[in-house]
Amino acid sequence: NKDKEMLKEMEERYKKLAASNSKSLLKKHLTKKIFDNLKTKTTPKFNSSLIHCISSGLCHHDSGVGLYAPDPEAYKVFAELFDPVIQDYHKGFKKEDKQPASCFGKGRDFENLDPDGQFIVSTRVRCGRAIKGFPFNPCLRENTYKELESKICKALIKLTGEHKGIYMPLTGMDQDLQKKLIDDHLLFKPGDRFLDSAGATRFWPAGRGIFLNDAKNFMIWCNEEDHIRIISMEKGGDLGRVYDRMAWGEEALGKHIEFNRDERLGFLTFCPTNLGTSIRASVHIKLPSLMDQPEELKKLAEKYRLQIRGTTGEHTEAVGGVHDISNQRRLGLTEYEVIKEMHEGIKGLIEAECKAK
Ligand code: ADP
Ligand code: DAR
Ligand code: MG
Repeated sequence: NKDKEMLKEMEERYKKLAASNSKSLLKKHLTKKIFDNLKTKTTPKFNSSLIHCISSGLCHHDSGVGLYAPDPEAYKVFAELFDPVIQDYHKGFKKEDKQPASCFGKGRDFENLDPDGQFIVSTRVRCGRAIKGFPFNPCLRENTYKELESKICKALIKLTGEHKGIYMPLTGMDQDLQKKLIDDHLLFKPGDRFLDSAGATRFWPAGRGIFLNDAKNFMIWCNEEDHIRIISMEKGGDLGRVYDRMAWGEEALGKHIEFNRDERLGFLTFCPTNLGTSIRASVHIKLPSLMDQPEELKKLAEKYRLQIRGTTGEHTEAVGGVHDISNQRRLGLTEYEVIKEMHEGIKGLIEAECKAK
């Protein structure tokens, strides 16, 4: 019958991944034993199964991770697979560990990373949030995407002061405006193949959109990869100010929306790489001498637990020597500690760049 067919197909695709030279965390941690233990399990509330979790990684062997949670309970039902991937990605968060209580601290503790504007083009801090009671992309229908969007919009119109702005749905958006917003790094790009295969682009662009404040340095993404992405961004290296603007935005939004925060995993997100604080703090930075010594840069990135992406985000190349460098860990430390770790890492890279000149 249909289930048997689905299972057979998943086993074929799993064998191909297992035989490939993929470097994904899915290939590394999905052993045959775990596969057999999980292949017929389903989550109680939304009836998600293993294929919903691993489809993207089975499809794209060049994934970095290749695993997503179709709904919040998947982190428990398929813990045998999620826990080792989480421990690996977040550098040591074990299955018996617990995310500390949120602690944002004060952005002013972090001095400008590049007051003379020699290296850093721009600084961005983002976090992801899920709305309690709702599943993630593979379980969302068109009307649920729209329901999420309307819940988010009801909260957005309540934002005041520097966070005040307007919401623009992707549906019906002028194409030139959309291209400009993407080129200015304000709006997400459509059609990410990893999200596609993860069942995250169905009914596109229904329920998707962007909220932008008047100063264009604070935005909220609606139903890109997560239900909500809260983003602050500006030219220069003033990490503290960018961080504060995001933190105050998150606090204001949290007054009108109940976020899904798990006792052990912190804020829940579609991808396990974004659990916990769900914060990614990044700089667009030029380090010409270090970029000429890739081995040295790789060693430093490992030492400071930094991740290097291309100019238009993950899975892209750097253009004009501008790299996106950010903290890798998001889980197992507080919001303040994530920003501190990234701040120290970028300072370390700039020091190394000056020595390497
Ligand atoms: P995220 O983790 O937020 O999903 P992505 O790698 O998907 O990050 O990139 C999303 C967008 O954010 C891309 O357009 C990327 O260029 C932009 N971006 C990331 N960091 C910065 C930065 N420091 N300055 C400007 N744009 C940035
Ligand atoms: N497609 C995933 C990306 C993992 C982390 N990035 C996210 N969640 N946007 C991969 O495994 O490449
Ligand atoms: Mg992204």
